[in-house]
Amino acid sequence: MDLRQGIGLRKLGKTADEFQQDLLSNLYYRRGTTVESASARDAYEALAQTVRDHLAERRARTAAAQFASNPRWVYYLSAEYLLGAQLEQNLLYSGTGDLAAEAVKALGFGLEDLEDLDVEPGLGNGGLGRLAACLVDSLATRDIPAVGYGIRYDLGIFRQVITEEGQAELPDDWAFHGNPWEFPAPDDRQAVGFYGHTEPIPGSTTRKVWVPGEVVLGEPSHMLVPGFGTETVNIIRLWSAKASEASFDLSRFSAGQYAEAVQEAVRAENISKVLYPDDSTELGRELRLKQQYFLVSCSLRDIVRRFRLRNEGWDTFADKTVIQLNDTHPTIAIPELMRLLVDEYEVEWEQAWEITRRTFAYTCHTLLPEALETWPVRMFEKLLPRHLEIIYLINMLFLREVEARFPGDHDRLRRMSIIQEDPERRVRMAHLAVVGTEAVNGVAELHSKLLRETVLDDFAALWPAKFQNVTNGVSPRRFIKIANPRLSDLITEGLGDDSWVGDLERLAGLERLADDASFRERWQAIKRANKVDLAAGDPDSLTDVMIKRFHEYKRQQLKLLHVITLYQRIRQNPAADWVPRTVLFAGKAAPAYHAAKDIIRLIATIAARIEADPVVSPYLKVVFPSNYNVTLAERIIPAADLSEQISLAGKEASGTGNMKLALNGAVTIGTLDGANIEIRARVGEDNFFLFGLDAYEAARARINGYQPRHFYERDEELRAAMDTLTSGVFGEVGRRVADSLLGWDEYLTLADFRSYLECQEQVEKSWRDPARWTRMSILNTAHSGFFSSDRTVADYAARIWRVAPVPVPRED
Ligand code: GL2
Repeated sequence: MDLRQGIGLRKLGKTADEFQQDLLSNLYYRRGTTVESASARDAYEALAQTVRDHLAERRARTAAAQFASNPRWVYYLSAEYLLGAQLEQNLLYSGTGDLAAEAVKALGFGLEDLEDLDVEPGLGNGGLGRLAACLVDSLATRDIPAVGYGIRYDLGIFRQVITEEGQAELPDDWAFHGNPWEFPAPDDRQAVGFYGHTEPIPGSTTRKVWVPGEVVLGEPSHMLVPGFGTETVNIIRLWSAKASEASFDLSRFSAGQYAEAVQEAVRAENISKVLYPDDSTELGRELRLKQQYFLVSCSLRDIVRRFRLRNEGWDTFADKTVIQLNDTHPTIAIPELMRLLVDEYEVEWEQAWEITRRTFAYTCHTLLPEALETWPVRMFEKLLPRHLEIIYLINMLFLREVEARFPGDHDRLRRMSIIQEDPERRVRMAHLAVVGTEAVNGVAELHSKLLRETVLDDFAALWPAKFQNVTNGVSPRRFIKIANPRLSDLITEGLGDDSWVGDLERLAGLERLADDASFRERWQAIKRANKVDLAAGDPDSLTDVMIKRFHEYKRQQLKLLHVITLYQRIRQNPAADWVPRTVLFAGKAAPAYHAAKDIIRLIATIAARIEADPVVSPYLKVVFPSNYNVTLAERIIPAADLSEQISLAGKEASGTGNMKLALNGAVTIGTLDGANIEIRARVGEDNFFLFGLDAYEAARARINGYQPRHFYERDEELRAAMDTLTSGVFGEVGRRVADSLLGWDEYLTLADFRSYLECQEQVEKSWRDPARWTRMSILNTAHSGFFSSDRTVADYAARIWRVAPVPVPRED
């Protein structure tokens, strides 16, 4: 039998009885237990394996079809994947949800109980990591042959506990019970070198031998990534660092030196120990650079291994391979591919450079200059000596090109160089990423424009055609179909079928229902039911949510000034007709980011104060659930009425929470920042609450000598709120936050305060008219179709990767 043609497997159960049998056989043969003694965990594991088998069968057919078509593969390199829980998604994507519910019931369990055991792998920090997860979902949904590469961190993003003291961080041992969704593939392990020195090769000016001083093994395992409404199942491959056998020092162990005996092994395995709990501020530690190279080295060798299976010449490599760099974290892939081609495969430098440039594309996810990664040359030289040499050569040839275009413009050469000279010599990873790739994209229109006009302006002048925009998107499956089943059912009923789940633009058909009073009432009832489920506050109050990482540029502090002002207004006039509000904050702060942690602590303090105040608490409640993650987001988003997207314009590259909330019928209050602009353009100005300075006004205010005190002095309510903080009634932390705002106010919080408050008054006016509000809510959902990650992937496929779908034939 030709195993590549059919996959020659026994058929998996498609009826309830057969599914039940498959589940039982997993319970007996893989868990080694019985129906009588099966625990919830046994049932969960057996179910996960049964569902996984369905996907694995599709995976086998996918691999066969993709291999046969010899396509251009998309390899997505990302230091982060925030995948979310797997069971519910895999039940949906394998179409086994009903069968599973019935089968586990017979074992005496409810599906929900088992879903509670399904731990989310927290392998990412925030938006960037979640975007990677949405894109791999949509790559499979669009039938694009793709592999996502990442790191299998032992400990994911820390578990956050909120107390009145603020944020505490605990380790997240997400795979403590094992991870039933992954397949280890130890045979595909790779050896990764670090440190050491380089040696010349006689007769060659470009080739060198690198003799590493340390070698660590990278062992992959993969998780299945099914497409929705299609047969394709792609994979993500995650690398774990393993010490080589030789690193265990048996003689020391025998001599009783137990710690010393394993020291080297521990050092090696630390590479994949923790996810860097850093969200866009640079900590600059060697371990982080080691992680980056570890990911890159393992993944590129795997990519090259796959390419070489076909015995095709290097001249076809870029036709068969596109590698997308998710931010600068995997940028060392550029010199690493050069090293593999030139040093190991003896390709001429010029040809290798041509291949490399055509192979890579780079997505930039920030505008904050401090978030553009740079590494000390010193550190590079020690850790990756050969890569530094290659970077120098790339830089020399690149600067020659610049010099030829702009003769004598030394300042330009200095600005554009991959090596920063002052105050310390550093490697500018974003410059390397732009120089070594075919396409560079920002993640929302404004972001892409500002990249061209500011941080990467010199590069845009040199290579205008290289710069593109691909606006982010979110998975409609996870962020509405799974997260919001009630609303999904109503939408399906309203539109007549559920094809919108795979074709989100179809939501536009809801527009006509926005004027249908009975439809509106049902819409409203669902929002209320979702709020009851969330149990964060009075379900009839305006549920005002700000869910995102804590960062000063996102301006949780502005929201807090609003809360303090409301508090003071209610106290001054308790008998007035107040709109009851539940203000929900959720999100983590980087453990070393003290200003952000201060804001968390201040929120917790103020929440407690309001709770204890009988005059204010009937109208205002502040809640801060701990440990914001994908699972919690899926509960909060369906219950939100108002979506806070209040970053200083020009700072948030895109945002994706803004899209998820609008999709679920929350109305946005926001600045003209990131994707807010595109959301507003689509849902309509009347269905979006806009306030604040735009990006150009904000930049000008700073240039013109912005003085926060000026706003403080002229606005009585602002002054009252700030004075309350300064007075110390909310503790030292209140003082520190106030000092930072009055002293410098990096993100122009005080400048936008009045405009924000006035806008919140408009919010309340609309809220008092439920028909009007519900209409706005429906129109937000109706016009969010553009923000599907299926569209994002189609954009990348057409304009950046130039790849076509490879459909997988159905099983007959
Ligand atoms: C981010 C941006 O801050 C955010 O605006 C964007 O939506 C995402 C995805 O493109 O990327 N950049 C970044 O470093 N993180 C982000 O969330 N962590």
